[in-house]
Amino acid sequence: MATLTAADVAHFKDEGFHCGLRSLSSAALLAARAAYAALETKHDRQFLSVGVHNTHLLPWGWAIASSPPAVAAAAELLGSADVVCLGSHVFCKYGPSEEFVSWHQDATYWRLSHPAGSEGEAGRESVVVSVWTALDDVPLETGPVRMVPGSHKAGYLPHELGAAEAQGENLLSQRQLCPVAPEDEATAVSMVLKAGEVCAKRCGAAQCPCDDADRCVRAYPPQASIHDGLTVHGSEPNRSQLRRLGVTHLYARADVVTPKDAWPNSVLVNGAASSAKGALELLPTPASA
Ligand SMILES: O=C(O)CCC(=O)C(=O)O
Repeated sequence: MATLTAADVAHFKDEGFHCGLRSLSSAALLAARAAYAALETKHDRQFLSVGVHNTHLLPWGWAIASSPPAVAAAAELLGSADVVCLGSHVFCKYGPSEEFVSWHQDATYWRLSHPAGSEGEAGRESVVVSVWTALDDVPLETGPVRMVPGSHKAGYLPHELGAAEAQGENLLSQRQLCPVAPEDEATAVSMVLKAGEVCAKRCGAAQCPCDDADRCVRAYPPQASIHDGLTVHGSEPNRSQLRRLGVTHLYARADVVTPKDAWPNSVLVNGAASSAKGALELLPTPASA
């Protein structure tokens, strides 16, 4: 599968994100959707919206975490062949609802830093990137992730914890908020994504050679967006009738500096583990689907 072009990388360095990475095989998408459907029979929506973590340790989630285009893109943007997946997190917004995600930076909230301590410097590589993979189509009305272009260049920005809600419910557990000026907010770009054109007989028999609505996926790979750990991002409520399901994976250089024991579920996805003192302890590679 194709990964980032030189123009994509230049855009990422300049704006702090890339939208439309073709990240996953259709089979992996179907397996993930089936696994999530099984979770939906056991848990309530409040848990499902933000309580499903570390799916990269499960066979269906490992297929997403280790997907070659996502890993190749992460390695390129991190400037290191040695890449770990620190964690994964499902974000599901059932519409219509007022749930939203406040503006924040991942690297600041998770206290992740570069071994050389050069965050926010012009031209420096990312210390961490997040790949958000669409498991449902994410049209504008479902409240896609929004990025503030160029915000990664400012380095670590102050966050308020437990910010008061203007309205609705903040899906971030600590309600962390990085204040964004209205003129910057007005430039935010929505990560509108497609989840691989699952047939479900919506495309019509003339275009779809397969009659099996449950298993047919047309040849359009699921899409993902990828953002720098310092890019300010968030999302607005899903006021549609649709479900907006996606899973985000946090990838870092193997020599990332983190608070001690903060990432007990880290797994190497490419290259070699760091042998530096205090380096992350890694779990063995999870079983594949
Ligand atoms: O899914 C969302 O709305 C927010 C996702 C997010 O904050 C992230 O992937 O880092």
